[in-house]
Amino acid sequence: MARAIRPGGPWEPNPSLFLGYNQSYEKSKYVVLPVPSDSGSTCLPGARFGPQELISASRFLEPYDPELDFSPADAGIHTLQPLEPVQGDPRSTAERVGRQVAAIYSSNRIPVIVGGDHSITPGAVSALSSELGGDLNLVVLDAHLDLYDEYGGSRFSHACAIRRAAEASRKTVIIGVRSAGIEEITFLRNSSGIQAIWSREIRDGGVDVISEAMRRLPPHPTYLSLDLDVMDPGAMPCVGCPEPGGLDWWETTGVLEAVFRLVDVIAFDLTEFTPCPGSGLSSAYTAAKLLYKMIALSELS
Ligand SMILES: [Mn+2]
Repeated sequence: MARAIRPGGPWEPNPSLFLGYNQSYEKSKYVVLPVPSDSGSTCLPGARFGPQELISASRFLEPYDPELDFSPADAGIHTLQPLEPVQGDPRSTAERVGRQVAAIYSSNRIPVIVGGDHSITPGAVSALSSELGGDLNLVVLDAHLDLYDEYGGSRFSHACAIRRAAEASRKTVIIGVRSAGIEEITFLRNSSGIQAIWSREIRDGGVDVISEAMRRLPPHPTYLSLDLDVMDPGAMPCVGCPEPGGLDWWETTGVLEAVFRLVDVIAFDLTEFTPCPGSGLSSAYTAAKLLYKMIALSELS
């Protein structure tokens, strides 16, 4: 692997490392785990190419965040080799993700998982929940509920991701929803542990709606999962299942700011980035910048 040093040294960005360079695992607080898997996707496939494109685009990011006036990279970010998915078997892939995430967490570092479709999330949530004796909350940003018990003949489809993940969490809040099946709504109405906050509520009530929900959560550590389709297709067209009526950049980062400020996020993921032709660098760069913003907000909290 080519040596890449930044800042203060020769700048030879490596497109397979977040920000183009690696800090040592020992000195890093954040560990990026790329998971190039889309065996659980149902609309447009291709999320397997997401991590590579996002990470490659991240080498163009400025390490300094002018909004927050610090360089989050100073906390140390280490990028692992991509996890090898079990092709056609999202359940086994998720379990593989879970083992790696538990190992990163056990070494007192913050796992940052880059998908891949959303079916990788339950593996991470259930592994961390086991580490914590079940005391884990789950906060999700997603256009969809992903609460199907079974979808397309599989219980491990990305449309079932939060149904499975919520089985391993104490409380679950799903933020930015604007598409749901009647079966999912029925399940949601009968679940005391799961709350949905609709995209329309954020449009009308602003970030206060999120702050209120975060304050009501029991004081357990939280896993944060971001499905990139929570953003409006105008701001982020390259996702597997685009859905109109989503959040713009400022709403998305505003929601994330409230979440990181009010709950203790111990691990997070960004899923469903699905590179699409014609978007040039803009979608990959936006996805990379959003992930870096999550690291920044985590570092500030
Ligand atoms: Mn979704």
